[in-house]
Amino acid sequence: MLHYKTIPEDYVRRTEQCAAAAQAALACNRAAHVTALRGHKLPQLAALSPKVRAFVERSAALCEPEHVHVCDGSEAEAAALLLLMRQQGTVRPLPQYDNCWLTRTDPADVARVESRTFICSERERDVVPAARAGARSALGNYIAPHDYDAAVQERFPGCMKGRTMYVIPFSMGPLGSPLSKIGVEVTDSAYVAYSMRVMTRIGSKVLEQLRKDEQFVRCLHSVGVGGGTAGWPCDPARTIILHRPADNEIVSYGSGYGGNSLLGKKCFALRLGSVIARREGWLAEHMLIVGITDPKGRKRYIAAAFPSACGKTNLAMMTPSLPGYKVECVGDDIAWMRFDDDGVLRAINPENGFFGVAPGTSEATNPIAMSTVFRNTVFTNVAETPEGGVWWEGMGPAPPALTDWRGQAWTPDTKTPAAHPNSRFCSPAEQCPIIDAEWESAAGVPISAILLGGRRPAGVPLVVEARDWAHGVFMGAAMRSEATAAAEHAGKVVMHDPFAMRPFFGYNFGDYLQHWLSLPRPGRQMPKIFHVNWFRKDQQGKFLWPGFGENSRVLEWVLRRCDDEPCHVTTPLGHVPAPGALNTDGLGDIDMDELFSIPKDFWLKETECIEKYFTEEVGEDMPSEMWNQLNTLRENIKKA
Ligand code: GTP
Ligand code: SPV
Ligand code: MN
Repeated sequence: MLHYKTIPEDYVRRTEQCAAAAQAALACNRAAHVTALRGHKLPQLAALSPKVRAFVERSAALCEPEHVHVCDGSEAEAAALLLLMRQQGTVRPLPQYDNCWLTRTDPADVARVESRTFICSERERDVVPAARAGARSALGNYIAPHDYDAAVQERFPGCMKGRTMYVIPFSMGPLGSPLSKIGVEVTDSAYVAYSMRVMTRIGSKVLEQLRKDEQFVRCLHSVGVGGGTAGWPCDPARTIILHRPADNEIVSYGSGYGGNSLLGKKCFALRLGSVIARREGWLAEHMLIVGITDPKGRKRYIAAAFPSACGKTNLAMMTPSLPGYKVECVGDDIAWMRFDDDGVLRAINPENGFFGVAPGTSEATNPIAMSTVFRNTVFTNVAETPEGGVWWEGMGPAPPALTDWRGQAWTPDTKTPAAHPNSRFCSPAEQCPIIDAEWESAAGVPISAILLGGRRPAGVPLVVEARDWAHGVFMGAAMRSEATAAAEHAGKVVMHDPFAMRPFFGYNFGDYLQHWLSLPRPGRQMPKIFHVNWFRKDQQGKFLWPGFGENSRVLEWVLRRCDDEPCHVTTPLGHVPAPGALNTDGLGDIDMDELFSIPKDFWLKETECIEKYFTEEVGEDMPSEMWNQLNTLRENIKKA
């Protein structure tokens, strides 16, 4: 297995060469790029287009960094950032692999912080549905403009003293695609600068594009002052993540972790993205995109929305167990989708890398991820082996001795996990062995079906097809899932998570549903919508369905339904596979009756729960069509 591989012989030589190159690059960057802002302006700043330069200078005046470094995206720059991070104690090399690095964060900065994430607008109702006006909402944390300004003023003045401010011009989506958008992030974190180069397309090419078209999203980030460790400064007590869609602005303070600090991802591509998408008539969604070729050689693409840590990366990289099927990956987290002139829904992955959940990833569950992540990867909060490799729960047998994610000695008898449950790998998408040939297509790939799903231990069948588009939108609105470690939630409580977007809506959820409902038009080919649940459990708490590669069996049925094959029966919830239509050959003992059962009491309670949620969280902003759908569901269940 990979993590027990011996250390490559030439590793030491290569690290030495690399360190020498980095040292040279760093020295040259100090002279050329790393500019004392006070004093005369050096070429890199002068080369910025006027609006970018104004943003950089305003940010520098506020944060008072010692240096400003405009990222050019070069290899030398990457080497310099790594060297700097080694010196600062932010990363350690993992000699067992090729150009892989380990970061241990402050234990108080390990996931997205939903309670400190806000959307600002003049009108609260732009952000929060009617029912929650003036109160705390589970569907949109509102902040008023004066509170937003105060929050910035309380945190940012002078926060980068003695630090370098990195300026990261980045493109979400292939540079130059009509579906792509540009941002500029300024940050005082070398870890963020390095990670952004993996997760987005950064550098001089983007600056060039900005000279042609000055539209960009302004992203201001600081890890903050006053807390954390030497290698991982942060300010957990004062962390805040702010969005002002009207001004195309994101401001984040206090956290260096994932979605809190890599501002192209959830902040831009989803929260601001959803606002822009609605305005321009498209969709910005928390969805993977995957291509599936059937044994006849026909290829279709599907998109799927599952909440954080509920299986998107795994489905996006699936190794199908069904013979003759091939799966190829376009994206594992975010989809930007738009109907083209022929009425086909086309999707791009705006990202350039994977920021994937490590625990549970193994040769058995996700061999494709295993062959993606052991090169050019930054691992965060996984455990380290004595040989300079990594380990996490679910990877395979635990080695006898490890250093855990906190940096402490760990043995299989230790009661706490070796890797943090939200530990992650950050790897370039292009090195995924099944990356789709069209993954950087400017036009996007055509979407035939949309899957929705979550972790539902009880009551929810393996797969259900929506009767039509509006029913599918209702399925999305009614989605619930067990909480995971991707944010600060404690325990495994089943939470509402409509469209897997609850933490990521940039505007009023009622308006979001209305936007989805408004999409069907004459001439448009609407994808079929399905709800899936890989996570149903039996009385003993064991998963009823093997999941992972076996999910290809469900995809096969989905594609047959996309061809309008009559391989379904209708239930109160929607269409499910007709008896025998789901291929279970060779699966052994699977309790199909239990997997597809629709317990009446459970579903009556579920409808009550949905009604309460719609009433208390959305109220009069709920489109009437959603109430009709809920009534239909209730009637169907009562009749059953
Ligand atoms: P984010 O990056 O947080 O958005 O997560 P994600 O939706 O990409 O989730 P991911 O694919 O990383 O899966 C999260 C966890 O769920 C991992 O521990 C997986 O091993 C596990 N998982 C994924 N697919 C399945 C499945 O089909 N069955 C079971 N039982 N577990 C799964
Ligand atoms: C998620 O939480 O859905 C993630 C990880 O994909 S993060 O980038 O931290 O948002
Ligand atoms: Mn995600």
